[in-house]
Amino acid sequence: MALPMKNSSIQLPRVLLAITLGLIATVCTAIPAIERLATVYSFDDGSRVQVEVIARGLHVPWGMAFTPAGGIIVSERIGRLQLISANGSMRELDSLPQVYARDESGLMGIALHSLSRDQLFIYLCYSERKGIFGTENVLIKAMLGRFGLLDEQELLRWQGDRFHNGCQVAIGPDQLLYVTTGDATEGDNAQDLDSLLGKLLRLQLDGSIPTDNPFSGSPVYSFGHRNPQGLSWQDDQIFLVEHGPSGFDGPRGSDELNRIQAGGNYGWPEDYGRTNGSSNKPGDSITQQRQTPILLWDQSIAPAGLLVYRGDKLPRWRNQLFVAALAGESLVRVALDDRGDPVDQEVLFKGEFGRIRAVAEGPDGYLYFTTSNLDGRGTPRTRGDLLLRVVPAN
Ligand SMILES: [Ca+2]
Repeated sequence: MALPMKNSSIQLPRVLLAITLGLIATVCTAIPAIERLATVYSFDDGSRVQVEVIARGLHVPWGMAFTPAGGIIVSERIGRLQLISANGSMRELDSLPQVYARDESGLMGIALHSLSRDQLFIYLCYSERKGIFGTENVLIKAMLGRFGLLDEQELLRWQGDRFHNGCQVAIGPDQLLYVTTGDATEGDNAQDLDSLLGKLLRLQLDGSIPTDNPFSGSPVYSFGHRNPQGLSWQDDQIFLVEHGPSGFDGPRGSDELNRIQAGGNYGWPEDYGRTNGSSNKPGDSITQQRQTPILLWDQSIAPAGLLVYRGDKLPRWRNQLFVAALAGESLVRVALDDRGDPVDQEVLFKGEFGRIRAVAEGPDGYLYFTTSNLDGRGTPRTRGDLLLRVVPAN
């Protein structure tokens, strides 16, 4: 469905623009400064950190991306994009697609790609209503204007559901676009190479299929996933976290951290938990062989976001993995060895902020995360969810 686009940003005379910017600056001065919370956290690795509140009053902040101008765009599952400036002021962007938010569907993954400071593209993954009860997930690309989205283009569409939508979006170090899809609560989709469900997909930035994808002419990069939502890279290694069964489709637990092989079969729904990989036989092809997770959480932590931290502000955390855990109400730090294998883990901020959904590294080198206490499974603690930043302790 084509939506009317607000293109006032390109027609506005310079004088008006200057006035608008002036007004924004005036509004910003009234915004309370970023608040540094008093608690100093000391962790097993000797790191001492504090947490700052960058923004309050968010509603299930699902993903975040950083603009070249120093802003943060946060996607809220109910269908809003908030632009948060470096000083914590917040405004909503316009001209968004019509999002269908229900249960675990809605506006989810976000990625930004800048060709220059003035030419910024936004990628979004969200749910759209199909018929009366149905859901489809859509991947779009648009220009990001001063006030909102312009020239929206649909890149891909697939069946969605109230649950298990995946919908994480990230641009890899290879400058290709990666998108996760869930099994839409029907596990067999994940083993069907003709289905886009239960997959990690890989596309060019214009939505076309890379010629070196493992299955010719297909966006599928790996398969056999249940509901993968966290994606990050260490050099050319791709790490992915996915939610294990939740009761109706298997005993609750068995959340996975996987290292992705092109064309790899991650087992769902036939293989999961401790049986993962046990059916492998010598000589199995890459699609027959079940890839085993490099880390398994028997007790569900509900891993939603994933980050390989590469920044310089928290040096002890460099090249370690951070898993945003919803049910686990924590960030889990996973130390990796030189080969990228997990050697240790520590649960950070357990219960301090409630459910944690997104984790990212800012261009300032600090670690950012969001709470998800308004998602219907948590207990709201504040008037809204929070965007938080971890900094070294004073
Ligand atoms: Ca698996």
